Amino acid sequence: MTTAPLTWQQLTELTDFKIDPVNGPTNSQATLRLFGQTEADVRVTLFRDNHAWCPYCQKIWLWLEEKQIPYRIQKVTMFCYGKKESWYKRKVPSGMLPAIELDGQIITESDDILLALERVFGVLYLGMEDPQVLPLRRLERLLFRAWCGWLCYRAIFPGQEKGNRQQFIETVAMVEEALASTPGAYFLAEFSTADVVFTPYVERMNASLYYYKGYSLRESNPHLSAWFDAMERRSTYRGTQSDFHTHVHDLPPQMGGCYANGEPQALANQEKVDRGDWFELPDVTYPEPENSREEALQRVIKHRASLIKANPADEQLFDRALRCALTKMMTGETCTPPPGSDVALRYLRDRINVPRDMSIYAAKRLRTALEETAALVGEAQPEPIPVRHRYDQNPADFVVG
Ligand SMILES: N[C@@H](CCC(=O)N[C@@H](CS)C(=O)NCC(=O)O)C(=O)O
Repeated sequence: MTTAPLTWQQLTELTDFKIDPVNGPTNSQATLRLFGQTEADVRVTLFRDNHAWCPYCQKIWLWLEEKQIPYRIQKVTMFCYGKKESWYKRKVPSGMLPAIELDGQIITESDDILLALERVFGVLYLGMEDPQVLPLRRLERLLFRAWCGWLCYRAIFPGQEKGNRQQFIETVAMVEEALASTPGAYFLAEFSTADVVFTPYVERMNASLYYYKGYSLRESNPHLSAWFDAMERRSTYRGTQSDFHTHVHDLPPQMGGCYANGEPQALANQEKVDRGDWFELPDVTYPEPENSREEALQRVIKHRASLIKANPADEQLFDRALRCALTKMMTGETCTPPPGSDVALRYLRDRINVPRDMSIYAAKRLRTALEETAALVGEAQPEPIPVRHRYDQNPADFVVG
């Protein structure tokens, strides 16, 4: 039995998902965050990348959310997916992100930004230059280098892949030891700057090593696993948290390449990240919110005109196919899309970004509905996602909001 797709009007009636971007929980849509204060209290503007891909931006974003500092957000295009805005180059000639404007003064370099923010607003438990934080910051850089050494260079001589893996695992053991030495799940006695500093890359390591190397950071290391769980209990982190699919495809152009080792576990993981089942991935452990489908639906409805325009398929064909997938997601009923729409549905499946477009579980629901609906009419896959650039994600093609 197959049902007819719901109309956009009928679909709209199935969601009342709403957030308060300004005063509600951490979210990627906000351009102003007040935490119950007034616009007159705003002293900071954060310049961060449009797609929430930039790791150093996540560090500042999370810190501001944790400290509940009122701030504005201005989104900027990264070179890997589009053209840098000229207004931004006038402020920051290198075009680098993140930057902040604090009381009218531009500051770049994420560590300098945190130091400047600490001077004005106080530290997050302990500051960047505290004797307990400094060795943890050095450890984070050590882990970062071991990760890059393994992921971002092609293994050319025998034993290189194994050696790089070993080097990374030995460095992770040091991180495990640091986490084991504190009473709770965090890097210090309480949640602190140190956790903020580790967050962006540890999240990216978890995704990329699972996909390219068949290594599950979160599942192989009990203290890191407890740390991730503790982070996911914070609404601040949940609002900035990305997922495996987004990271494994946003990293190659940013890092200058990510090299898969071709091992059976890596191949199996790639299949799961790209084709599902997305609910089996070790990228999140908090329970799924009840309204994840409503969230996904609301986000698609809001941007449907741009999604349909950006899709390579015929607009009418894709409009109907998309409504079939949404009908399936919301009602559970099978809705057969037009013949030839399988590639179009999978094109969108591959371009849902977390947290830019929606939260992690909403994305899993939407990807699943798109894939199940596509599978009703064919097995064709779209062109692989580009690895040298992501101009397919140029924000100029989308409405802002
Ligand atoms: N050391 C800098 C690194 C910042 C950095 O590498 N930013 C990258 C993005 S993650 C960037 O802005 N690249 C230019 C672009 O992609 O447009 C910091 O800590 O802020």
